[in-house]
Amino acid sequence: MKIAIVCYPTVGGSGVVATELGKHLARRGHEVHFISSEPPFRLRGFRPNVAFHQVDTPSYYLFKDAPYLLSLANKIAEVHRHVHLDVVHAHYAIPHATAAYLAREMTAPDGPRVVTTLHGTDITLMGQEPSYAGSIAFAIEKSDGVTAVSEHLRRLTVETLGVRRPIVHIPNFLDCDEFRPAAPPGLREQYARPGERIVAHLSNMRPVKRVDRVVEIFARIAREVPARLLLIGDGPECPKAWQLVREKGLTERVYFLGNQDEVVPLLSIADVFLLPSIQESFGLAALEAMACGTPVVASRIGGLPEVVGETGYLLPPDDVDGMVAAALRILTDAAEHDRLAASAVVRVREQFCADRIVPRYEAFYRQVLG
Ligand code: GMT
Repeated sequence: MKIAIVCYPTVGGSGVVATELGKHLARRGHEVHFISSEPPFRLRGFRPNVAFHQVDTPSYYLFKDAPYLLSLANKIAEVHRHVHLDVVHAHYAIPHATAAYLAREMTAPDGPRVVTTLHGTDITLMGQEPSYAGSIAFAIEKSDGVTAVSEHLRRLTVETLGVRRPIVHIPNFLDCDEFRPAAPPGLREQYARPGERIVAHLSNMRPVKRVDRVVEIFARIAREVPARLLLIGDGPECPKAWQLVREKGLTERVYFLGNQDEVVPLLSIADVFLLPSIQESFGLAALEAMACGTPVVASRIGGLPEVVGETGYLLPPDDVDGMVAAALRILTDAAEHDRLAASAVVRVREQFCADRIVPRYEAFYRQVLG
Protein backbone atom coordinates (compact mmCIF):
# COMPACT_ATOMS: atom_id res chain seq x y z
CA MET A 1 0.00 0.00 0.00
CA LYS A 2 0.95 3.67 -0.33
CA ILE A 3 0.39 5.25 3.03
CA ALA A 4 0.81 8.85 4.18
CA ILE A 5 1.45 9.37 7.88
CA VAL A 6 0.50 12.81 9.17
CA CYS A 7 1.80 13.60 12.65
CA TYR A 8 3.44 16.12 14.95
CA PRO A 9 7.22 16.02 14.60
CA THR A 10 7.90 17.09 18.17
CA VAL A 11 8.68 14.95 21.18
CA GLY A 12 5.39 13.39 22.27
CA GLY A 13 3.79 9.98 22.26
CA SER A 14 1.57 10.46 19.21
CA GLY A 15 4.53 11.50 17.03
CA VAL A 16 6.61 8.61 18.37
CA VAL A 17 3.88 6.04 17.67
CA ALA A 18 3.19 7.49 14.20
CA THR A 19 6.90 7.43 13.34
CA GLU A 20 7.41 3.89 14.59
CA LEU A 21 4.32 2.73 12.69
CA GLY A 22 5.61 4.31 9.47
CA LYS A 23 9.05 2.74 9.93
CA HIS A 24 7.57 -0.71 10.51
CA LEU A 25 5.17 -0.40 7.57
CA ALA A 26 8.09 0.58 5.33
CA ARG A 27 10.08 -2.44 6.56
CA ARG A 28 7.09 -4.60 5.65
CA GLY A 29 7.26 -3.34 2.07
CA HIS A 30 4.73 -0.49 2.04
CA GLU A 31 5.54 2.91 0.54
CA VAL A 32 5.37 5.40 3.38
CA HIS A 33 5.12 9.20 3.05
CA PHE A 34 5.54 11.23 6.23
CA ILE A 35 3.89 14.65 6.01
CA SER A 36 4.68 17.17 8.75
CA SER A 37 6.19 20.58 9.48
CA GLU A 38 9.60 19.00 10.30
CA PRO A 39 11.04 15.49 10.02
CA PRO A 40 9.64 13.58 13.04
CA PHE A 41 12.28 13.36 15.76
CA ARG A 42 12.56 9.56 15.75
CA LEU A 43 12.86 9.40 11.96
CA ARG A 44 16.57 9.63 11.40
CA GLY A 45 18.83 8.48 8.63
CA PHE A 46 17.96 6.95 5.29
CA ARG A 47 15.27 4.28 5.17
CA PRO A 48 14.11 2.42 2.07
CA ASN A 49 10.42 3.01 1.19
CA VAL A 50 10.23 6.20 3.31
CA ALA A 51 9.79 9.75 2.02
CA PHE A 52 9.33 12.95 3.99
CA HIS A 53 7.26 15.88 2.69
CA GLN A 54 7.62 19.17 4.51
CA VAL A 55 4.62 21.46 4.99
CA ASP A 56 5.37 25.13 4.38
CA THR A 57 3.28 27.77 6.12
CA PRO A 58 3.98 31.12 4.48
CA SER A 59 2.99 34.01 6.72
CA TYR A 60 1.19 37.24 5.89
CA TYR A 61 0.76 40.37 8.01
CA LEU A 62 -3.01 39.80 8.28
CA PHE A 63 -2.59 36.35 9.87
CA LYS A 64 -2.22 36.07 13.62
CA ASP A 65 -0.89 32.53 13.04
CA ALA A 66 -0.05 30.99 9.68
CA PRO A 67 -2.94 28.65 8.67
CA TYR A 68 -1.14 25.29 9.00
CA LEU A 69 -4.36 23.35 8.38
CA LEU A 70 -4.66 24.74 4.85
CA SER A 71 -1.01 24.15 3.97
CA LEU A 72 -1.18 20.62 5.35
CA ALA A 73 -4.35 19.77 3.40
CA ASN A 74 -2.74 21.18 0.30
CA LYS A 75 0.43 19.14 0.82
CA ILE A 76 -1.51 15.90 1.35
CA ALA A 77 -3.50 16.56 -1.84
CA GLU A 78 -0.29 17.35 -3.76
CA VAL A 79 1.40 14.17 -2.59
CA HIS A 80 -1.71 12.18 -3.47
CA ARG A 81 -1.92 13.63 -6.99
CA HIS A 82 1.69 12.61 -7.52
CA VAL A 83 1.86 9.15 -5.94
CA HIS A 84 -1.81 8.03 -5.64
CA LEU A 85 -1.98 7.29 -1.93
CA ASP A 86 -4.22 4.49 -0.71
CA VAL A 87 -4.48 5.78 2.85
CA VAL A 88 -3.77 8.98 4.74
CA HIS A 89 -3.30 8.11 8.39
CA ALA A 90 -3.80 11.14 10.65
CA HIS A 91 -2.26 10.80 14.11
CA TYR A 92 -3.86 13.15 16.64
CA ALA A 93 -7.15 14.51 15.40
CA ILE A 94 -6.35 18.23 15.59
CA PRO A 95 -5.86 19.46 12.91
CA HIS A 96 -4.63 16.36 11.10
CA ALA A 97 -8.00 14.61 10.68
CA THR A 98 -9.54 17.80 9.28
CA ALA A 99 -6.62 18.31 6.87
CA ALA A 100 -6.87 14.70 5.68
CA TYR A 101 -10.63 15.10 5.17
CA LEU A 102 -10.10 18.31 3.16
CA ALA A 103 -7.41 16.65 1.04
CA ARG A 104 -9.72 13.72 0.30
CA GLU A 105 -12.47 16.11 -0.79
CA MET A 106 -10.00 18.18 -2.85
CA THR A 107 -8.99 15.08 -4.78
CA ALA A 108 -12.45 13.44 -5.03
CA PRO A 109 -13.62 11.12 -6.42
CA ASP A 110 -10.23 9.37 -6.34
CA GLY A 111 -8.99 10.71 -3.04
CA PRO A 112 -7.19 8.54 -0.47
CA ARG A 113 -9.04 6.85 2.38
CA VAL A 114 -8.71 8.71 5.66
CA VAL A 115 -7.78 6.84 8.85
CA THR A 116 -7.64 8.84 12.09
CA THR A 117 -5.96 7.65 15.28
CA LEU A 118 -7.04 9.37 18.48
CA HIS A 119 -4.23 9.71 20.99
CA GLY A 120 -5.61 11.46 24.03
CA THR A 121 -5.58 15.19 24.59
CA ASP A 122 -7.11 15.64 21.12
CA ILE A 123 -10.24 14.26 22.84
CA THR A 124 -9.74 14.72 26.58
CA LEU A 125 -8.52 18.34 26.58
CA MET A 126 -8.88 20.02 23.21
CA GLY A 127 -11.85 17.90 22.21
CA GLN A 128 -13.76 19.25 25.21
CA GLU A 129 -13.09 22.90 24.30
CA PRO A 130 -16.34 24.40 22.96
CA SER A 131 -14.31 26.24 20.31
CA TYR A 132 -13.01 22.95 18.88
CA ALA A 133 -15.44 20.15 19.86
CA GLY A 134 -17.85 20.43 16.89
CA SER A 135 -15.21 20.50 14.19
CA ILE A 136 -13.21 17.70 15.82
CA ALA A 137 -16.31 15.48 16.06
CA PHE A 138 -17.09 16.29 12.41
CA ALA A 139 -13.61 15.31 11.19
CA ILE A 140 -13.72 12.06 13.19
CA GLU A 141 -17.19 11.25 11.84
CA LYS A 142 -16.01 11.92 8.26
CA SER A 143 -12.92 9.71 8.52
CA ASP A 144 -13.18 6.39 6.69
CA GLY A 145 -11.78 4.58 9.72
CA VAL A 146 -11.02 5.64 13.28
CA THR A 147 -8.84 3.99 15.91
CA ALA A 148 -8.14 4.87 19.53
CA VAL A 149 -5.02 3.93 21.46
CA SER A 150 -6.93 2.61 24.47
CA GLU A 151 -10.34 1.17 25.19
CA HIS A 152 -10.79 4.00 27.69
CA LEU A 153 -10.23 6.64 24.99
CA ARG A 154 -12.55 4.82 22.59
CA ARG A 155 -15.39 4.89 25.12
CA LEU A 156 -14.72 8.47 26.15
CA THR A 157 -14.83 9.68 22.54
CA VAL A 158 -18.22 8.08 21.99
CA GLU A 159 -19.56 9.42 25.30
CA THR A 160 -18.23 12.97 25.18
CA LEU A 161 -18.22 13.82 21.47
CA GLY A 162 -21.24 11.69 20.56
CA VAL A 163 -19.30 10.14 17.66
CA ARG A 164 -21.45 7.45 16.07
CA ARG A 165 -19.04 5.85 13.65
CA PRO A 166 -17.34 2.72 15.02
CA ILE A 167 -13.98 3.34 16.67
CA VAL A 168 -11.56 0.44 16.78
CA HIS A 169 -9.16 0.03 19.70
CA ILE A 170 -5.58 -0.61 18.54
CA PRO A 171 -3.09 -0.15 21.39
CA ASN A 172 0.27 1.55 21.08
CA PHE A 173 3.33 -0.61 20.63
CA LEU A 174 7.11 -0.75 20.86
CA ASP A 175 9.91 -2.21 18.83
CA CYS A 176 10.69 -5.04 21.26
CA ASP A 177 14.12 -5.64 19.71
CA GLU A 178 15.06 -2.13 20.81
CA PHE A 179 13.01 -1.81 24.02
CA ARG A 180 14.31 -4.49 26.36
CA PRO A 181 16.36 -4.41 29.56
CA ALA A 182 19.77 -3.19 28.37
CA ALA A 183 21.86 -1.36 30.95
CA PRO A 184 25.27 -0.47 29.48
CA PRO A 185 28.14 -1.42 31.82
CA GLY A 186 29.13 1.47 34.07
CA LEU A 187 26.09 3.66 33.33
CA ARG A 188 24.39 3.06 36.66
CA GLU A 189 27.58 4.08 38.47
CA GLN A 190 27.57 7.40 36.59
CA TYR A 191 24.32 8.39 38.25
CA ALA A 192 24.27 6.57 41.58
CA ARG A 193 26.71 5.46 44.22
CA PRO A 194 26.71 1.81 45.31
CA GLY A 195 23.60 1.11 47.38
CA GLU A 196 21.66 4.13 46.01
CA ARG A 197 18.35 3.53 44.22
CA ILE A 198 17.40 5.19 40.92
CA VAL A 199 13.95 6.67 40.32
CA ALA A 200 13.03 7.82 36.79
CA HIS A 201 10.40 9.90 35.05
CA LEU A 202 10.13 10.47 31.29
CA SER A 203 7.68 12.87 29.69
CA ASN A 204 7.27 16.00 27.62
CA MET A 205 6.88 17.85 30.94
CA ARG A 206 3.40 19.27 30.24
CA PRO A 207 1.14 20.25 33.14
CA VAL A 208 -0.84 16.97 32.82
CA LYS A 209 2.32 15.01 33.70
CA ARG A 210 2.55 16.60 37.19
CA VAL A 211 6.34 16.80 37.25
CA ASP A 212 6.05 18.79 40.51
CA ARG A 213 4.45 15.73 42.05
CA VAL A 214 7.27 13.54 40.74
CA VAL A 215 9.71 15.76 42.62
CA GLU A 216 7.52 15.71 45.73
CA ILE A 217 7.26 11.91 45.70
CA PHE A 218 10.99 11.61 45.12
CA ALA A 219 11.78 14.01 47.99
CA ARG A 220 9.85 11.75 50.34
CA ILE A 221 11.45 8.59 48.97
CA ALA A 222 14.90 10.15 49.42
CA ARG A 223 14.19 10.73 53.12
CA GLU A 224 13.81 6.96 53.56
CA VAL A 225 16.36 5.46 51.17
CA PRO A 226 19.44 6.91 49.45
CA ALA A 227 18.20 7.65 45.95
CA ARG A 228 18.67 9.67 42.76
CA LEU A 229 16.08 10.95 40.31
CA LEU A 230 16.47 10.96 36.52
CA LEU A 231 14.14 13.45 34.85
CA ILE A 232 14.15 12.65 31.14
CA GLY A 233 12.46 15.05 28.71
CA ASP A 234 11.77 18.74 28.46
CA GLY A 235 8.77 21.02 28.43
CA PRO A 236 6.97 23.94 30.03
CA GLU A 237 6.92 22.46 33.54
CA CYS A 238 10.70 22.09 33.70
CA PRO A 239 11.41 25.51 35.31
CA LYS A 240 8.90 24.71 38.06
CA ALA A 241 10.62 21.39 38.68
CA TRP A 242 14.09 23.05 38.82
CA GLN A 243 12.77 25.48 41.40
CA LEU A 244 11.14 22.78 43.51
CA VAL A 245 14.31 20.70 43.43
CA ARG A 246 16.31 23.73 44.67
CA GLU A 247 13.76 24.52 47.39
CA LYS A 248 13.90 20.96 48.64
CA GLY A 249 17.70 20.94 48.63
CA LEU A 250 17.83 18.09 46.13
CA THR A 251 20.06 19.62 43.47
CA GLU A 252 22.74 16.98 43.97
CA ARG A 253 20.23 14.14 43.75
CA VAL A 254 18.19 15.09 40.66
CA TYR A 255 19.47 14.92 37.09
CA PHE A 256 17.63 16.98 34.48
CA LEU A 257 18.57 15.09 31.33
CA GLY A 258 16.40 16.93 28.77
CA ASN A 259 15.24 15.27 25.58
CA GLN A 260 17.16 12.11 24.81
CA ASP A 261 17.19 10.23 21.52
CA GLU A 262 17.83 6.94 23.27
CA VAL A 263 15.95 6.27 26.47
CA VAL A 264 16.50 2.51 26.80
CA PRO A 265 19.85 2.75 28.69
CA LEU A 266 18.43 5.30 31.15
CA LEU A 267 15.18 3.41 31.75
CA SER A 268 17.14 0.17 32.15
CA ILE A 269 19.21 1.49 35.05
CA ALA A 270 16.12 2.78 36.92
CA ASP A 271 14.63 0.82 39.82
CA VAL A 272 11.21 2.44 39.67
CA PHE A 273 9.38 4.66 37.17
CA LEU A 274 6.96 7.39 38.31
CA LEU A 275 4.05 8.65 36.18
CA PRO A 276 1.59 10.52 38.44
CA SER A 277 -0.24 12.21 35.50
CA ILE A 278 -3.67 13.78 35.82
CA GLN A 279 -4.62 12.34 32.44
CA GLU A 280 -3.07 9.64 30.30
CA SER A 281 -4.98 8.01 27.49
CA PHE A 282 -2.30 5.40 27.11
CA GLY A 283 0.99 6.28 28.80
CA LEU A 284 3.64 5.27 26.26
CA ALA A 285 6.46 6.21 28.65
CA ALA A 286 5.14 3.68 31.19
CA LEU A 287 5.17 1.00 28.49
CA GLU A 288 8.76 1.93 27.58
CA ALA A 289 9.82 1.64 31.23
CA MET A 290 8.07 -1.73 31.58
CA ALA A 291 9.81 -3.04 28.47
CA CYS A 292 13.15 -2.11 30.06
CA GLY A 293 12.27 -4.06 33.21
CA THR A 294 11.44 -1.05 35.39
CA PRO A 295 8.34 -1.38 37.60
CA VAL A 296 5.86 1.49 37.29
CA VAL A 297 4.11 3.53 39.98
CA ALA A 298 1.46 5.61 38.25
CA SER A 299 -2.00 7.16 38.41
CA ARG A 300 -4.95 4.85 38.06
CA ILE A 301 -6.51 6.91 35.29
CA GLY A 302 -7.35 6.79 31.58
CA GLY A 303 -5.63 3.99 29.69
CA LEU A 304 -2.88 3.33 32.26
CA PRO A 305 -4.61 0.30 33.83
CA GLU A 306 -4.78 -1.27 30.34
CA VAL A 307 -1.04 -0.72 29.93
CA VAL A 308 0.33 -1.55 33.37
CA GLY A 309 -2.13 -4.27 34.41
CA GLU A 310 -0.82 -6.06 37.52
CA THR A 311 2.84 -5.34 36.78
CA GLY A 312 3.10 -2.15 38.86
CA TYR A 313 1.21 -0.04 41.37
CA LEU A 314 -1.66 2.22 40.28
CA LEU A 315 -3.09 4.78 42.69
CA PRO A 316 -5.46 7.74 42.51
CA PRO A 317 -3.58 10.71 40.96
CA ASP A 318 -3.75 12.71 44.21
CA ASP A 319 -2.60 9.86 46.42
CA VAL A 320 0.98 11.02 46.98
CA ASP A 321 1.23 8.99 50.22
CA GLY A 322 0.20 5.85 48.35
CA MET A 323 2.70 6.47 45.55
CA VAL A 324 5.53 7.08 48.03
CA ALA A 325 4.64 3.86 49.88
CA ALA A 326 4.42 1.86 46.64
CA ALA A 327 7.74 3.18 45.35
CA LEU A 328 9.42 2.47 48.71
CA ARG A 329 8.11 -1.06 48.68
CA ILE A 330 9.63 -1.64 45.22
CA LEU A 331 12.90 0.01 46.22
CA THR A 332 13.35 -1.87 49.48
CA ASP A 333 11.96 -5.31 48.66
CA ALA A 334 14.21 -6.88 46.02
CA ALA A 335 11.90 -9.86 45.50
CA GLU A 336 8.92 -7.56 44.86
CA HIS A 337 11.00 -5.45 42.47
CA ASP A 338 12.15 -8.49 40.52
CA ARG A 339 8.66 -10.01 40.39
CA LEU A 340 7.14 -6.80 38.98
CA ALA A 341 10.05 -6.19 36.61
CA ALA A 342 9.83 -9.69 35.14
CA SER A 343 6.05 -9.57 34.75
CA ALA A 344 6.28 -6.12 33.10
CA VAL A 345 8.73 -7.41 30.48
CA VAL A 346 6.52 -10.44 29.79
CA ARG A 347 3.37 -8.28 29.52
CA VAL A 348 5.00 -5.98 26.96
CA ARG A 349 6.32 -8.92 24.94
CA GLU A 350 2.98 -10.72 24.96
CA GLN A 351 0.76 -7.75 24.14
CA PHE A 352 2.55 -4.63 22.91
CA CYS A 353 5.31 -5.56 20.44
CA ALA A 354 5.25 -4.08 16.95
CA ASP A 355 4.97 -7.50 15.30
CA ARG A 356 1.60 -7.97 17.01
CA ILE A 357 0.16 -4.49 16.53
CA VAL A 358 1.41 -3.32 13.13
CA PRO A 359 -0.45 -6.15 11.29
CA ARG A 360 -3.62 -4.92 12.99
CA TYR A 361 -3.15 -1.50 11.37
CA GLU A 362 -2.47 -3.18 8.02
CA ALA A 363 -5.66 -5.24 8.35
CA PHE A 364 -7.56 -2.10 9.31
CA TYR A 365 -6.30 -0.22 6.23
CA ARG A 366 -7.38 -3.16 4.04
CA GLN A 367 -10.81 -3.16 5.64
CA VAL A 368 -11.17 0.59 5.10
CA LEU A 369 -10.06 0.19 1.47
CA GLY A 370 -12.75 -2.46 1.02
O1 GMT B 1 0.31 14.55 26.32
C1 GMT B 1 -0.04 15.03 25.25
O2 GMT B 1 -0.88 15.89 25.07
C2 GMT B 1 0.64 14.55 24.05
C3 GMT B 1 0.00 13.35 23.42
C4 GMT B 1 0.87 13.12 22.26
O3 GMT B 1 0.54 13.59 21.19
O4 GMT B 1 1.91 12.54 22.44
O5 GMT B 1 -0.03 12.22 24.31
C5 GMT B 1 -1.10 11.32 24.15
O6 GMT B 1 -0.75 10.33 23.21
C6 GMT B 1 0.22 9.36 23.62
C7 GMT B 1 0.45 8.38 22.47
O7 GMT B 1 -0.70 7.70 22.11
C8 GMT B 1 -0.28 8.63 24.89
O8 GMT B 1 0.70 7.69 25.29
C9 GMT B 1 -0.50 9.66 25.99
O9 GMT B 1 -1.07 8.98 27.09
C10 GMT B 1 -1.46 10.74 25.52
N1 GMT B 1 -1.46 11.82 26.52
C11 GMT B 1 -2.51 12.05 27.29
O10 GMT B 1 -3.55 11.45 27.21
C12 GMT B 1 -2.33 13.14 28.30
